[in-house]
Amino acid sequence: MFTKVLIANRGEIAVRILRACRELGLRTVAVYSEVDRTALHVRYADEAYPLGPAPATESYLNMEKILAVAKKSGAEAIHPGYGFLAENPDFAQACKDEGITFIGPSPEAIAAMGDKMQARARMKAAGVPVVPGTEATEDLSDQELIEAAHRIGFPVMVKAAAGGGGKGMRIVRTPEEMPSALQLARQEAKSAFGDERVYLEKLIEHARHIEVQVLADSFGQTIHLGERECSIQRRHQKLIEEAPSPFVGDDEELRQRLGQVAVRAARAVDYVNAGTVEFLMDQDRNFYFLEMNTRIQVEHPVTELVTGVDIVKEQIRIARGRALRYSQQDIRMQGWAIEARINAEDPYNDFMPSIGTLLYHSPPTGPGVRVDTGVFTGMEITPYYDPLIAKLIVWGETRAQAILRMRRALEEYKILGVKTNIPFHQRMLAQYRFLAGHFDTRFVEERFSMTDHHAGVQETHPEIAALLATLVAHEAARKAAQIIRTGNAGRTSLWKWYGRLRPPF
Ligand code: MV4
Repeated sequence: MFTKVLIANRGEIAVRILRACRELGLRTVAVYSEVDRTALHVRYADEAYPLGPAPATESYLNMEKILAVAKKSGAEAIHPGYGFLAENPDFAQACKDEGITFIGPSPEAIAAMGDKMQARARMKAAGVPVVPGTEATEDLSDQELIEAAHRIGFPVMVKAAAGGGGKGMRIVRTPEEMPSALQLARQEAKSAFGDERVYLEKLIEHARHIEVQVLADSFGQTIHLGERECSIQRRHQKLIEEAPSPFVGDDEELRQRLGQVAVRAARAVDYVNAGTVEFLMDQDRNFYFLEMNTRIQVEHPVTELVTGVDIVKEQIRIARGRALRYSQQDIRMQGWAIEARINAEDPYNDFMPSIGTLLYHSPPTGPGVRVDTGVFTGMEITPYYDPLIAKLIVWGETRAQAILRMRRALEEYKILGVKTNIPFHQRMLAQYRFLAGHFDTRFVEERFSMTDHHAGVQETHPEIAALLATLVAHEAARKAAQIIRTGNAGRTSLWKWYGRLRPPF
């Protein structure tokens, strides 16, 4: 059994994993690229080793360098976090070959879920509902795909077998568009993944993205920790996540069905460790398997806050060969959690990345507030990695309470030096559609704007918000009315704020 863990990642998730290791009494090894020499994850670890230049291919994506550090430092296990090598079956296999424990699922499970055509076939065979579409696992000719499209019925979606997260995806509404759509999708898939296989699914319109957290130990016990709502996203980047889903609401029967299907999906590939099963849910609450993420996810904290389960600690315990400490009956969702991803990007300028020195970083604290971050005042925000500065996660007894708390926390949050998407979150938390839980995956792109007040985009109108929130959340009218009271929200300019600071800050 291992006692020393290498964290093959950076930023907030590296810090999160380090904290779990510390609580479990494990020794830790950090790795870092040249621009991360002074990063928080380097400071928090017992030991830290350089990997090389900033580009990920020369640092956090370089398997040989990371395995060499593991050997040199005596780390017997590697936690990959998310992104980078987390869902690379070759890396999981390489760890195994070197006698190092990969804190995650088997290379076979990663590979099975990574190939979306294979995943669909395995899910269907296991009785997991999949979106109607092509069934083959081998390459289909354009002619076969065109015939299949007619059988499925337009509109259809062309998806890359090696895809996921929206890459190489195309909507096709008429038969005439098929040949060019297939060609473009294949080209995109080939250059992005080196695999030009594509498949078809019927297009599910006005879908919501709902995912289920699962945990499985190596003794065959698999449980779920309920669902997360992830429909508030832009260009396949999630911006706000919550648990539970307002669309599932108090439909316990639907929640249990989602959970049971997710467990079935995990069992179908002999899944061990933490994973997430993604579903599309249509307007009639039919749900379909979309893909399985075989890693810890960015949004795992919302599930932690409503279930009380430390998912990262469970991952490590499972990898150490321990049995799950919970059975399904032990898991209850209590209250409501919301996460806002705080990114270094300019919401007023098409969410352009914003780089530079973080002159001041003062995150909110207080009751029900959790901030997972890897940054600090004085740190440089570089263009080399993702723009995530921090995850602001709040818990409340009800959705309304969680929203009010999030608004309070966003007001408290002071960041100087780089632009952030905090104004986006403040605006979203004042939209009556968001308050009412009436949104799908197209909401940000089609019905939300940082500038105009065009059709469908409205700041909270007190009576409408109160009415909708009351109807939808079945809250008392008093609580619903509370939610729209804005007070002095975000009115203090950052310039004024900056002027009040005294050096040294
Ligand atoms: C879909 C879909 C509608 N119908 N498949 C986007 C990312 C990839 N994981 C799958 N995606 C979608 N697949 C069918 N048959 C709509 C999406 C989709 C989406 C899914 C989840 C979260 C956000 C999304 C935004 C746009 C489209």
